[in-house]
Amino acid sequence: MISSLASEVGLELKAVIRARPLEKKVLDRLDSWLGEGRAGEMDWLEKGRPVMADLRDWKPWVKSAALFSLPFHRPGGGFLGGGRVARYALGKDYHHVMGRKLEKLGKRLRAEGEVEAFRGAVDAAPVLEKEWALRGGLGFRGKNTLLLDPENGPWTFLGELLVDAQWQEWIPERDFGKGCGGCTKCLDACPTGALDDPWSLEPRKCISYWTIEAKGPVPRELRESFGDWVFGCDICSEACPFGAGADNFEDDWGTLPALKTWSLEDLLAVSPRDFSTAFEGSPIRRAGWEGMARNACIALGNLGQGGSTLKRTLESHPSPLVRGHAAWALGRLGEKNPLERAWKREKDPFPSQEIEETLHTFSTVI
Ligand code: B12
Repeated sequence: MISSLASEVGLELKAVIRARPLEKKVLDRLDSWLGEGRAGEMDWLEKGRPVMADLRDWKPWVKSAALFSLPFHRPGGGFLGGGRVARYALGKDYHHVMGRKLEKLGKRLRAEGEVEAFRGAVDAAPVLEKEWALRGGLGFRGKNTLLLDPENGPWTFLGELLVDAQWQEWIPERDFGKGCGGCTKCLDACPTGALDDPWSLEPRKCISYWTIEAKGPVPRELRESFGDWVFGCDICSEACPFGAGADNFEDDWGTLPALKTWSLEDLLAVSPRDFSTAFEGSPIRRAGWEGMARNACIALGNLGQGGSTLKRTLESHPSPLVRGHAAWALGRLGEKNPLERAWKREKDPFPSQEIEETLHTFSTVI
């Protein structure tokens, strides 16, 4: 019944499990991760922690969970002329797509009298989704910390339908061979050292964290290693041999029109309102207008492009955060004069400090 209703809404049921509390060893790892401050600005992880251990502390009626995943592998892409965007964000927002499917499924199950209460969860819920997916046998834990599926590798989104019915568990047998075995390709590929240890990510060094979640200045020592990633990062996924044979799901997710027509320089020139309109229904909106402009400066600096746009940005962008990153980028382009001019004019502490530090790199080179 669940399986056929799920396929009617475009989902393939992967497993059904009981909503048991998480194991102590998992929670201990989570707590030490949080204790080390790895959540950075993601304070919602800390806030959700009290109910993650046992979802009944969040939704007391939860008895079972139906588990789903959606594949999203596709060719890489991004802004015109450079500025890579993680593949998951090139098209429609999976939170909406999967969230709507789960909502529809819950309603259908309720209409059939199978459940009374339900809650769809995709990413933004206090559910440690990879742990739930592991329990349901959807894949195995990769060294890059992602759930690896034998067909799609790391290229799947996870989602759950939590219900108040006591369903029989259904966990299909799947063979994951030796899992990652001796492979360390993802660890070796990470350019920032965020994956120095297997099965353990340091978000405060992760390009994905800085370009999506963090609102403040990107540490200077990390910027160069970002290359031209402007939203998210796929390096540890691209390196994973399990994803190499994944099919192309581009047609399912489409491509955001702005990514077909905009360059990084357009992104720097756009108003907050036009940004909001252009990225409506896209995960990219999460980084915000200011965050994306900051990221665009770093990428342009690394690409060695956009000198005149960066100069204009340094002179007149309303955000001190963005002006500061434009200063850094102009330094990468070897543009000393605009920095000296801006140094005399700039009043805000952050860009002033960035200009000063960047000018200092010129004097040390000379
Ligand atoms: C916070 C978050 C982030 C953060 C931190 C990522 C992280 N690894 O923690 C940032 C912003 C960096 C991020 C980036 C990405 N994310 Co994210 N993210 C999440 C979120 C919301 C929570 C993840 C989490 O639980 N972090 C907490 C830490 C502690 O988890 P952990 O590192 O896995 O640690 C556990 C392990 O250490 C485990 N463990 C490890 N080894 C061992 C060994 C033993 C013996 C035991 C018992 C336990 C154990 O115990 C810990 C506790 O669970 C989930 C959605 C969700 N609600 O779950 C999506 C999610 C994990 N992200 C997802 C995606 C797609 C990404 C990106 C690929 C996006 C991109 N292209 O930029 C990158 C990948 C980066 C990476 N390598 O992880 C998908 C992953 C799908 C999949 N197939 O796994 C998820 C599931 C969202 C979704 N619904 O699809 N993400």
